[in-house]
Amino acid sequence: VDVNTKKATFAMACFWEPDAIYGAQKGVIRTKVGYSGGKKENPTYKDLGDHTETIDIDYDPKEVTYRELLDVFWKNHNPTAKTTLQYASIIFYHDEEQKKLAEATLTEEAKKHSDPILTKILPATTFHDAEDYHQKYRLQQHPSLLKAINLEPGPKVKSSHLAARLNGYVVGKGGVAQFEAEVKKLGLDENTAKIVQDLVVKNEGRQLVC
Ligand code: MHO
Repeated sequence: VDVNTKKATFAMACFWEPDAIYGAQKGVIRTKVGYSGGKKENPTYKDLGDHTETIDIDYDPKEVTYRELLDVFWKNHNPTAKTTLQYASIIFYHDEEQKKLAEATLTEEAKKHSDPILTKILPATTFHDAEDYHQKYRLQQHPSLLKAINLEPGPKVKSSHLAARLNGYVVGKGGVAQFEAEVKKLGLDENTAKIVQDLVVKNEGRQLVC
């Protein structure tokens, strides 16, 4: 998918579920999960130091606005929950416009909660890619599907648009109507399309806890 993308970067607890949620979001081109916000060099899942589990999104600003991506952020985690730094709620902004929108939506969100919002709004810093087995984690639970789209588990999973979309659809994100509208564009063969469609139908509306 060859379009001019912009970046959005969010931390909203365990990164597997947001990877799926954003992957199936309108206008999202690529996603990857990793560690950000801290100073530790070469963080790993077992030893992430002062970093937080973070999702990095490439989106097409003609198809989805940053504001819409922020709505998804607020709707899909509890920003008042006290967590360890690993699962903290953070909006990493890439420019002043993103910063302003983040602040404005935080103010709106605060009205919906009696507890204080703990979300931090920080400038995006180095994003350290997580290990390959964390990328498109939901999709990787379906090795035959990865094979059917000619993707081996490994670094390519990170940059694949198709993998980002399917990682959402296999757990029902995006929903049946959107999948049916998009399936031709995804270029799946008939058999694979049917397998994914059945998963969307089965899982639509389901919320997974990591
Ligand atoms: N309970 C999950 C959390 C994973 S999330 C990527 C696990 O450790 O298996 O932190």
